[in-house]
Amino acid sequence: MSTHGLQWYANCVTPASLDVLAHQWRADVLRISMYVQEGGYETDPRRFTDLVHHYIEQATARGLYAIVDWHLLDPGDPHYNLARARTFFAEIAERHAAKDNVLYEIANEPNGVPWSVIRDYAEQVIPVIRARDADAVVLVGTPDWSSLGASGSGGGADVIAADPVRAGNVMYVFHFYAASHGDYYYDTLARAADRLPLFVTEFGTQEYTGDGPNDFAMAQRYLDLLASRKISWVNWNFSDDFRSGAVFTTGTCASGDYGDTARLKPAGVWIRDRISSHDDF
Ligand code: IDC
Repeated sequence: MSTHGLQWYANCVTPASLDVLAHQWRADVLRISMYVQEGGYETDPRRFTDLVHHYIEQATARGLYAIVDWHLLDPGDPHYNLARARTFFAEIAERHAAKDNVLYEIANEPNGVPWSVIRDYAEQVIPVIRARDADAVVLVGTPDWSSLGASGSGGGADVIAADPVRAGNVMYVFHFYAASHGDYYYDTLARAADRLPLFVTEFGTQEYTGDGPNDFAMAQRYLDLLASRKISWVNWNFSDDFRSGAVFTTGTCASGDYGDTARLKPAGVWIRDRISSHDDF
């Protein structure tokens, strides 16, 4: 599961909620979604960096992978936050280099820029990580809100495959929202899976707003495709935000009743079921 933005919903990511996630839901990955703007990292780098350190330790203590998500959205050009990203990832990689469960997601959803600009950014951030953590997986966002170009014209898998990030242990990111992103996105993903190492670090069963009706049938088609291609996925989001994509109903985090399944929204029931029934590797 992915957290919601830590600036808003850190109260939903507690020792108690993580126990439920790891032991009752049997999740194996926590995406730590740290927004850069919208009241996030840029407002208090020290506080947000410390929060991420804390959540990496909390995930690690429960046997979870930790994806450190540099959650940029607007501005969509990752260079806007390049200096901040280098500072942040240097400290994160330095502290957690010895762990083997930490993945670095260096740009959530780049937008408004072509692939060449994202690739250039990646090649400036990855050396900062590699200097400290030689082999951890780095996840690179793709054009048009990590849609592999499907939401625009920034270039898809063909463009990326022809001009890949010049670094090892890199995977490319795809995001989808099942009620908005139908066959065209599905086919984009299916074709890209033949050419690139992919990781779905965010998906929702509802619309791209993270709200609105769920399309569980389409979401299941996606998960079946991902399973058949051995592509990992993370769901948005582990909070009690009012929108339909938050797994908990409003007030759950204040109550602390994370283990009460009556507190789950439909999307929460559905995703908990998918996570807890997965095969152990
Ligand atoms: C949404 C949140 C919402 C917030 C908004 C603005 O659900 O509360 O106001 O971001 O930041 C994404 C983004 C993710 C979005 C999510 C749902 O990575 O930040 O969260 N989404 O809209 N990409 C596609 C959908």
